[in-house]
Amino acid sequence: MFALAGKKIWVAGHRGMVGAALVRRLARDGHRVLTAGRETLDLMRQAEVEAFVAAQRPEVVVIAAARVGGIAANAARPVDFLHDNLLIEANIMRAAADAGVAKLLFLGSSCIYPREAPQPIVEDALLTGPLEATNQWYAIAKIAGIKLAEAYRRQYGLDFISAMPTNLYGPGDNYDLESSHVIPALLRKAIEARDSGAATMTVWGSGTPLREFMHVDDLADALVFLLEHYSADAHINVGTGQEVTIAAVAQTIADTVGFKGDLLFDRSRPDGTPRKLMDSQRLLAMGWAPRISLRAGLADAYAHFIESDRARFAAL
Ligand code: GFB
Repeated sequence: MFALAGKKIWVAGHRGMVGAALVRRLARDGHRVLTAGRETLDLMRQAEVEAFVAAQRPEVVVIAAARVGGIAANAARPVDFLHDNLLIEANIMRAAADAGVAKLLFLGSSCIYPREAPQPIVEDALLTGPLEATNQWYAIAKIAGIKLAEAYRRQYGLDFISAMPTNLYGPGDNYDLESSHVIPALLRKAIEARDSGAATMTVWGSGTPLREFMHVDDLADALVFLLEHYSADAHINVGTGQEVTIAAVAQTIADTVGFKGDLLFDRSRPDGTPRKLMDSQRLLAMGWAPRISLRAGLADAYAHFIESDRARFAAL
C-alpha cells in the first residue's frame, strides 16, 4: 500500500479532461496537489521540466499531459502525436528520476494494442501485431512511454507504473468537431441538430465499430486506486468490460439530448479499429470496479456541456 496522504502530488496536464478529473478527486480526498499551466511550464522543454521538479520536489507524479485527439486529428497531425508525446513523457520521467520521486503513474491508451488483437485484449497482447494505421503515431509514443517507465524501474529501482485507459469521455472534454473523440462530437452534433430543427445528425463511418467507454471520474478513481495499490513492471488495463456499437451510442446520445431526427452515416470518414475491448481482469481482481454506467455518464457529460463546456467552444 502506497500512502498518498501528506504527499505532494504533481498532476501534469491538470487542465485536460483526465487531469482535471484527477485533481477534483485528489482535492476531494484532501491531498496536496501541485499543478503548472503551460504558461508557466512548457513540458516539451527538458530544462524547464527539470528546473520545475527540482524546485517543487513533488513526491508523486501523474503524467496526464499528452497531445490527444480523435481519429481525424491523429491522421492529420502525426508529427504532433508522436513527437510531442515522446518529449512530454521523456522529460517528465527523467526529471522525476533525477529528483527521486517516490511514485510516478504514466497514462497510455487502449490504441497501443494491435488492430487485430484477440478480444478482449489482455496486457500481454502489446507488440504482438501491427497497429491500427489511424492512430499508430500516438500509439507508438505511448508504447515508448510504457517501456520507458519499465526501464526506470529496472535500471534505477523507481516505482514508475503505467495504466492503459479505454476510450474516455466526461466533463472538460474537447468538443471541437474535427479534433475530438466520438462522444463529445456526437453530443455536440445532437444538440446542434435538435436546436436547429435538423432532420438528421451525421455520424462518421459505418456505425458498426465497437468501442468501450469509461467516464473520466471512474478513471480518476481507478488511478488513485492504482497509485495506492499497484507496483509492477507491466502496464495495467483500465476498462469497463462493456462495449457498444457507434450506432448504438449515437442513438443513446440523441435520446439523452432529445434529438428526434435520424442518424446519417458518413462512410467517407474512417471507422478506425473495428473493436478494442480490453480485458481488465487484473485490475478487477485487485478489488476495483467502475461505477458509472454509460447512460448515466452520458447524462452527466451532457449536463456539464450545457453548464460550462459549451462556453469554451464559441462556435456554439
Ligand atoms: O473516438 P474516435 O475519434 O477514436 O472514433 P478511436 C471512434 C469511432 O467513432 C470511429 C466514430 O469509428 C469514428 O469513425 N465516429 C462517429 C466519430 N462519429 C464521429 C465523430 O463525429 N467524431 C469522431 N471523432 N468519431 C482513438 C485514438 O481512436 O482512441 C486516440 O484516435 C485514442 O488516439 C483514443 O487512442 C482512446 O476510438 O477510433
